Amino acid sequence: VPAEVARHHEHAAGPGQCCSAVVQAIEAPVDAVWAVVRRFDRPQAYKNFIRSCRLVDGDGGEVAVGSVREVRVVSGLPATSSRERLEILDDERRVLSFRVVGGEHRLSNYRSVTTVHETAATGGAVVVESYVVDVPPGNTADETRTFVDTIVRCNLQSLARTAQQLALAA
Ligand code: A8S
Repeated sequence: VPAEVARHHEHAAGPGQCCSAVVQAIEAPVDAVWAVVRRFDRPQAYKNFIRSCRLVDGDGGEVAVGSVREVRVVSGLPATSSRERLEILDDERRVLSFRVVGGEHRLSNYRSVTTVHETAATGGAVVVESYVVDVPPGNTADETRTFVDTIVRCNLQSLARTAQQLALAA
């Protein structure tokens, strides 16, 4: 992994914050994986906890750094909605990052970085997703990491299925 890409995963967790990362191997071409990940306007394409998504006051629906999306979350979670700002969209290095800027949930100041890498040997891909977040009042850092790791792992497993289907259909 190039150093300038790895650096994106070095989060400075301040006091009262925690960070972690999840890695997922995917048996699909890196371009198929990135095609799904890069759609900041369509996270529900693979994130099963997201019921709907709309871009907030985007001029013409054009996605760019600074775009804000409002996602609605499926029921059964300690959350109803989240407002998220696109921080990095690098098609060359395959890096996407967003930051939580509002919503009704317990993950204040959540920021994640997702990078997609080619595995030379098998022609597949590896996805690395790291995050930093405030530890909510009444929870420990361990509890927070367990909760968020579970969501991210589900998302990346679903991403693997989605990208594999996309690659088979192509
Ligand atoms: C992502 C990652 C996460 C999303 C979390 C961790 C969230 O959408 C869900 C439940 C919550 O309690 C917080 O890449 C929040 O989407 C599913 C609403 C932010």
